[in-house]
Amino acid sequence: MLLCASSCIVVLNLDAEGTAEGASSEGASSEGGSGAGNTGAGDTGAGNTAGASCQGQGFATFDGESDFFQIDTGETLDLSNDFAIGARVRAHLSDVADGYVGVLFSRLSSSEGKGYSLYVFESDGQVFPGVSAYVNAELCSCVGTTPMTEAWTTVVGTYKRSGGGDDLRLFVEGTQVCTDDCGDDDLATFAAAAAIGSALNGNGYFFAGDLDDVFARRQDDPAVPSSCDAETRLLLRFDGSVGQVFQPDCGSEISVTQGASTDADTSDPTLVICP
Ligand SMILES: [Ca+2]
Ligand SMILES: [Ca+2]
Repeated sequence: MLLCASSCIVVLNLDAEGTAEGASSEGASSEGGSGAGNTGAGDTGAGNTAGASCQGQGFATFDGESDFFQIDTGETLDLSNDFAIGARVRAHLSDVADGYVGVLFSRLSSSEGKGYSLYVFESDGQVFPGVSAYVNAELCSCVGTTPMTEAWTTVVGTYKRSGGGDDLRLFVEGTQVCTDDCGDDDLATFAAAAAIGSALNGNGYFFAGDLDDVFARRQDDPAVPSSCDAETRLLLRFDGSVGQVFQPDCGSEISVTQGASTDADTSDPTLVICP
């Protein structure tokens, strides 16, 4: 297929379980969690604690099958006019299935027609980053055209109302790789609890890979926050051991839950703490 240019439409039904509309303009189907197909079993846990993997002291590993965090946000993540959502990402690329979509961060519901999401998706056997947001109930999307590697990569989506046709932007390693015209309007406020590593409520699109420095900011600055300020609503550094429910590094009103419940279970991501 032709790789998507900036005008490519990415159709993501990110709150649906099982019967996804697909990841790319080709409409490839996904079977949600079972479709991701990459267990990452050889690349998790203690095996990841050496060298460059540990620049950030610790990170979270997601198995592509069931792992996610729930983010109980209250109104803290109402990023209505001006935002940046991002993470350092190390995708697991082996055995990526057709139609794979791995959600990095989602507060998006296609049934509600609201919210925003950062993700990676398969196209023609390769994996690309993307960001989507609903504006006036229409999905606005921006995707990268350079495939992800298995190196740590900073992926950030930003939104800011603009009359110039570039409200939504995607940055990879600090470089703008895509813009999209969302019509110069505000995002609707949306009270759903966010998710990291899956669609809302753990409903499929499980990410296979590692995440660090996951953040959300009420400002369209693509830099990873170095400290907490009023605009930084969420930052997760994963640099120490945490319980089933824990506080992020930034975001005092937010609690994070490992997996589908507060019990230890197979939907808990693996926290890798470096020596
Ligand atoms: Ca870290
Ligand atoms: Ca759990």
